[in-house]
Amino acid sequence: MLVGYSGVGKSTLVNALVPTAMRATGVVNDVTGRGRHTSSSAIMYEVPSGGLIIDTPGIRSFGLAHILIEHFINAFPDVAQAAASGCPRGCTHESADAGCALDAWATTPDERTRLTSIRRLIAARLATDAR
Ligand SMILES: Nc1nc2c(ncn2[C@@H]2O[C@H](COP(=O)(O)OP(=O)(O)OP(=O)(O)O)[C@@H](O)[C@H]2O)c(=O)[nH]1
Ligand SMILES: [Mg+2]
Ligand SMILES: [Zn+2]
Repeated sequence: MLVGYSGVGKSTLVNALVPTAMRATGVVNDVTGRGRHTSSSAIMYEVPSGGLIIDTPGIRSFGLAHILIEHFINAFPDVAQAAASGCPRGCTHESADAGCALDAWATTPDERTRLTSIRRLIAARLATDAR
């Protein structure tokens, strides 16, 4: 199943794999780099070389509004383990100032990049709480 922002090329890929699909494809706005929400239905096709593929309409936004922070962290077992052993109870993992242990855990460049990305998601999640 192809899922992603409008204009990333989902229908183009489906047409390449299933020539008879003839899915409409759109153009990307030169200024914003975004698609035009060309597909409005989700359709499944049989791929001639085998398997099934589903084209879906482009998503407008992605958020984690209903996910509890502690459940979210559990999606990353190594991070969850570091949080469980080092963070204070109820830690939101936003920064070391509040006692978060994840800065001490992230020692390699890859871990630092992941921590930055995880904190960006946490900040977006906490921002939806305030609304
Ligand atoms: N340069 C480049 N352009 C691409 C690629 N894939 C798709 N495009 C172009 O991007 C535009 C949008 O492609 P679509 O296949 O309509 O995108 P989509 O993901 O189905 O978009 P929605 O149906 O709006 O969600 C078309 O003009 C494609 O020709 C790619 O790999 N490289
Ligand atoms: Mg499409
Ligand atoms: Zn923490």
